[in-house]
Amino acid sequence: MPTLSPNAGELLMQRIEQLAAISESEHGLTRRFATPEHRRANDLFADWMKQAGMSVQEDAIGNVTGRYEGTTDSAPCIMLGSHLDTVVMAGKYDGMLGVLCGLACVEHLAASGQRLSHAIEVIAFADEEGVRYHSTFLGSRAVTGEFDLSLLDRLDKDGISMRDALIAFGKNPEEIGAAARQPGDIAAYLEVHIEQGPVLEQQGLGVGVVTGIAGATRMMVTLTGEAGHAGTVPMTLRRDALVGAADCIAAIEKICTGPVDLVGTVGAIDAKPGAGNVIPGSVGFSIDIRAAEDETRNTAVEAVKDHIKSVCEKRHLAVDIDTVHDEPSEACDPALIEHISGAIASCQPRVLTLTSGAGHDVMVMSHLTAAGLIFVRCAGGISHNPAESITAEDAWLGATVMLQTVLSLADATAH
Ligand code: HGY
Ligand code: MN
Ligand code: MN
Repeated sequence: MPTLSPNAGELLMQRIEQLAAISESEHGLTRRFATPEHRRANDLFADWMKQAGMSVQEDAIGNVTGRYEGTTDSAPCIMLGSHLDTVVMAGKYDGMLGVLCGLACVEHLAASGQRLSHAIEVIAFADEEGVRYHSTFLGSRAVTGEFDLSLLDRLDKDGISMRDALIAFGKNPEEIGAAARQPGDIAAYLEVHIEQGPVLEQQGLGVGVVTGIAGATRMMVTLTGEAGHAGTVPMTLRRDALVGAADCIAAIEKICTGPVDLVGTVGAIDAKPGAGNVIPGSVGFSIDIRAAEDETRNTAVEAVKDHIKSVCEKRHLAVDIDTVHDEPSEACDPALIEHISGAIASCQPRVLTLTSGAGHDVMVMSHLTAAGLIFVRCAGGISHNPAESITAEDAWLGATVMLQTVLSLADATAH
């Protein structure tokens, strides 16, 4: 089976460094949706795609897509991709590895003058992490026609609405609906992503094939008590929102520790007014609960909500729980798993199947077409952390497995 040229891994790593240098912060990598840094990253990636001989367009949510034509106009395309937005203080490979693997596959085809019956599209989704507006998969939901237009009114931490952010990004939010693709447009969606876990490394393998992705529920909780003087209000008369939140957070850990595959995280908290000599009058905090089985996750979500309400009753706090994301677990396409497994078998001694605790655009794209996910080993399984790292060899391996999967898929579904 054909492989990428030996230097393709190094080139991919150099490009990762160039993309990772585009950050909102001098301290580490942060690149949120519809920011000037997102604009620079999109434009750089668009340039690379144009140099590879692709036609490039950007839709109204800020996804940038390149297209490498096939020989049969009527054939649906094979779409490769991942995301260009990041979390705060991110690693360099989450998202970027996937878009660059897609580009590397097209560059290989272009360099060898190969045209498949299917066009190949490479998409860099605008927002997978959901950091700026607490709603993930904005880019892929626009492609599948599932974008919730009410999100345009959502405000970021600086009070900027998503609508205004998109207009400043050079977009017309009213055209988001036009980004939706029809079911027949795309034969399959394929993504390469770092595993963000330790299994491949423990097994001594560079790549694996994902069979399913855990569902996730994300909530934003606000507890409201009464601000007061830290020196004069007796402990028994306080309505301290931060102590209430602490009680809830400890319980979230307890509820989510035990059942297999269940995890619960409070990643962000904001106590107001935030002065050391003032009893916190209100606290906002995030909750992220995931499990491979939807029933496990939903049971934990209800137990957490019940506990929060009981804490608030006991402490005379008002409570608002806003569910900002609720995505069921998703199985990857069985036929694509076969194609990916065949590609992996030609590159490494063993094919390992894994499930993903992290969410991916594959979950949303599977609503529109067959979707598959190739995992690449990352050191220590570390991710969402500047220490995230992979080797050029494994980057090469991931992109080569993607290429071979594309070729085997194109063969199997040639028009
Ligand atoms: O949070 C996640 O699962 C992914 O990194 N968006
Ligand atoms: Mn990711
Ligand atoms: Mn991520």
